[in-house]
Amino acid sequence: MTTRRDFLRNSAAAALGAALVSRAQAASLPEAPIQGSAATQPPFRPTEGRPYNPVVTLNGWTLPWRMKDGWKEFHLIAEPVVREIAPGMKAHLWGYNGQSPGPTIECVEGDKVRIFVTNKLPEHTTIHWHGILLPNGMDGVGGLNQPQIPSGKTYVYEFVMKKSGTFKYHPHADEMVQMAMGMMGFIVVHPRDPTQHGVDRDFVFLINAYDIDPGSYTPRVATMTEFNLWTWNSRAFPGIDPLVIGKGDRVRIRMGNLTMTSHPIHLHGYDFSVTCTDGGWVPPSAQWPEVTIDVPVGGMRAFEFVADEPGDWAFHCHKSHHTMGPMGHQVPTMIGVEQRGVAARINQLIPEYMTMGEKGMADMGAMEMPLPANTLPMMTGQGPFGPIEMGGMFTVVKVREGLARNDYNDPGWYQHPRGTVAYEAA
Ligand SMILES: [Cu+2]
Repeated sequence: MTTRRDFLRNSAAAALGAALVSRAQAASLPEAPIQGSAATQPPFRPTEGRPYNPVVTLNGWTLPWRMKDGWKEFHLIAEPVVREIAPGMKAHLWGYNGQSPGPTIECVEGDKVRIFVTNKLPEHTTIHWHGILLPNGMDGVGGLNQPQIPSGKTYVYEFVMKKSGTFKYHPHADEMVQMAMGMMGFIVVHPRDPTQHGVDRDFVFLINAYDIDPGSYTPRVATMTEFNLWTWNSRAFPGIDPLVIGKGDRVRIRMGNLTMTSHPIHLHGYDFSVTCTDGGWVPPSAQWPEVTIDVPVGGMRAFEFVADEPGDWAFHCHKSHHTMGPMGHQVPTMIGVEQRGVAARINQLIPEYMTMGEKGMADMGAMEMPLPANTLPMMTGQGPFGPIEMGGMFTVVKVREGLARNDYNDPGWYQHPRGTVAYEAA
C-alpha cells in the first residue's frame, strides 16, 4: 500500500531524478538544433569545454550544446521524422531533432551533462542512457526509475560522465514500438586526455532494421524476425556514405546494434583489433585480431586498424540477406529450370513478362525492374566495373593517398595501378 509518506518520498525522488522542467528552467531551455539532411556531416569541433577529437557519424551528425554554469546542456526533441533510407525511398519514422537515428551526443570524461528531452510524439516516452554509469533515477526506465514523459512535456536528465567510451541512447517506454520506429542515438564520451586512445579518423554508426512493405512508408512495429530493410544509421546501400580515410591513418569504427539479431560485420583488405565495447576499453593484452566481428543484440563493438593499403574496400554485414534490399526475397529458386517455352507462352498474354533466375539471380542486379513506388530493389549500386549487386548493410571504405586531415568528401572510385586488377586468362 502506498502511504502518504511513501508518496511524498517518491515524489521527492522523482524531483531529484529525471524531473519535470519547472517554469523557470523552461524559460531557459537550450536551443534544439534540427537536422534536415541525411548526409554525413563534418566532425563537430568543440569551441568550449574540454578539448577532444570528434567522431564522424555515418549519415548523421553531432548535437551542439551550450555550457551553463559548468554544465554541458543538450536538448533532444523526440518527434516524428521523415528519413530518406536511400534515394527512391523515404520512411516515416520517429527520431530526434529531425532525423533517425538522433544526433550523436559527444562529451568528455568528467563532464557534468544536463540533457533536456522534449516529447513531441503522440505518446509518452523516456530515454535510457545505455551503458552509462549513473544514479538510478537517471536511468530512464519508464515506471521503474521515473514517470513517463507525457506528450508535450520536457524532462531533464543530469549526470556526470564517469568514464570514457561508446554508448547509446534509446527509449525505455513502449520500447518495441519506439525502437521499431527508429528512436535511438549514439553517445561518445572522449577520454579526459585527448591523446589517450587517439586515432586520426573515428567513425560511428548504429545497426538498425525496419519492416516496411514496398510502396508504404511506416514500419510494421510488431515484426520480430522478418525485417526487410537492413540499415546502418537508418540508411541502406547505395544510400550509405563511404568511409573516407587517408593512407596511413589510424582508424576506429564504432558500431552499436539495436536490432533483434546479431550482425557479423566484415571489413575487406585489413585485419583489425577490437578495442572497445559498451562495457569499456579492451586492454591491449586482451585484444585479438579479426576480419569479422559479430556485434551482439544490444551491444557495441569498436575496432581499430592502420589504413596502409589504398583502395575501395567492401565493408558489410556477412549475413547475406542483410546486404539485400527489400524486393525479391520471396522469389522461388529457378536455377536449372528451362523457362524459355514458358516465357513464350506467357508473353502471348503479358507482353512485358520476363523470366529470371535460370542461371542464378545476378541478372537482377543489372536489370531495371519496375518497382512499386517508395521501395528499393533487391540488389543495386553501380561500381566502376558494373553492378555491385548489393543492398542493405553494405558500403565502401575508401583509402586514398594524400587526403587532407579533415577531408571526408567522396574521392570517387579507386584508380588501380596498372597490372593490379584480376584479368582474363589469355
Ligand atoms: Cu546483419
